[in-house]
Amino acid sequence: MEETVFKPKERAKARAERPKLYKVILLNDDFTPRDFVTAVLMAVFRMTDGEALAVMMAAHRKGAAVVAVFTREIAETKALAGTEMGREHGYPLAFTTERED
Ligand code: TYC
Repeated sequence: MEETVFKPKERAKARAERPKLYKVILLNDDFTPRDFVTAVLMAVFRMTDGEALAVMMAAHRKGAAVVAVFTREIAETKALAGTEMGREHGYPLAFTTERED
């Protein structure tokens, strides 16, 4: 009887690569109201009001703050969603993404 023999791939990877991670960064500006920034953080990043307030105030004081870390597509989608929420209301609110080292 025929027997099927499964050979291992010659250059099988030892293990799955871990995906590269990207920070979403909130940038301060002089125009977007604090309450609006906090509301966007809660809506887009599912933060509590306390978490959102802390990140908003960190950006306000230091110029920028890391919001969270995601895989690339999620980071870019959320950064765009937050930036667009600001623009829809006439605010210059901006999120950027940056590769984690
Ligand atoms: N600096 C803004 C103000 O005083 C509030 C603000 C905080 C805007 C954080 C953007 O990322 C930001 N109204």
